[in-house]
Amino acid sequence: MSSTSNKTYIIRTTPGTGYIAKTKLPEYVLKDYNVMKLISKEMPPRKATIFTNKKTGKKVMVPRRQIVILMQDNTNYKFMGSGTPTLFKNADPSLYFVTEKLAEYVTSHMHDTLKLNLDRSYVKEGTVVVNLYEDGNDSISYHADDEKTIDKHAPIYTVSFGCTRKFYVRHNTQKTGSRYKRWDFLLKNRDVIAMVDIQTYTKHCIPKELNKGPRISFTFRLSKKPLKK
Ligand SMILES: O=C(O)CCC(=O)C(=O)O
Repeated sequence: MSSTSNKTYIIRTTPGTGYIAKTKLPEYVLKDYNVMKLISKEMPPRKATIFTNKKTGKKVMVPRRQIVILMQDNTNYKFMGSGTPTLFKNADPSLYFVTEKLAEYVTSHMHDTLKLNLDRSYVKEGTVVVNLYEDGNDSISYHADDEKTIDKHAPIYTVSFGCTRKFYVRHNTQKTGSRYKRWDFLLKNRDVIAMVDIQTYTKHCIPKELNKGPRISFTFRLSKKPLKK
């Protein structure tokens, strides 16, 4: 799989309704901005994001820095019921500006290339999770993006900046031998992936790795609303 062209590749997950597609964010998008530097400065400290583990009741600090950006005025939004810091649309730091530019790109390019029959509402309606992995010790464990507030059949787009990291997608039930079927990807600087309609039967993660520098990802989620007919 080439990582330098802007061609969009589709990797089907079988059997199932969905697929994963990959492309590259062209240089002209945010060309005058050092996204890593700009965003790192504005990310909240990791101690700002603490979850309560549902099974044990223990408080856990997430192994990365994280913020949720609301692209709409929806003050009721709850990200996984947690205390993740949230940035509202009316805030105006670089973080919001960069997110809006990326949202415009994924909305127009990916929707068109993948021929997704979606309302073009990412910029106005979507929710974006920004993760900063400071080094290879930072990670995100297997999960599906299936919060109640997002449309489970709509695509989830991720744009990556910085250090290359592994990205695993694992089937929830199908096995090869004794292991769940898994698709392995490398997410490089400016890679854009779309996970289309796979959240109901897969989970994904960014595993810990040795000797890695910082990486930032923007994950775009479409709020629950009907797809365009
Ligand atoms: O950093 C990534 O590429 C994945 C992020 C992710 O899975 C999430 O925010 O739910």
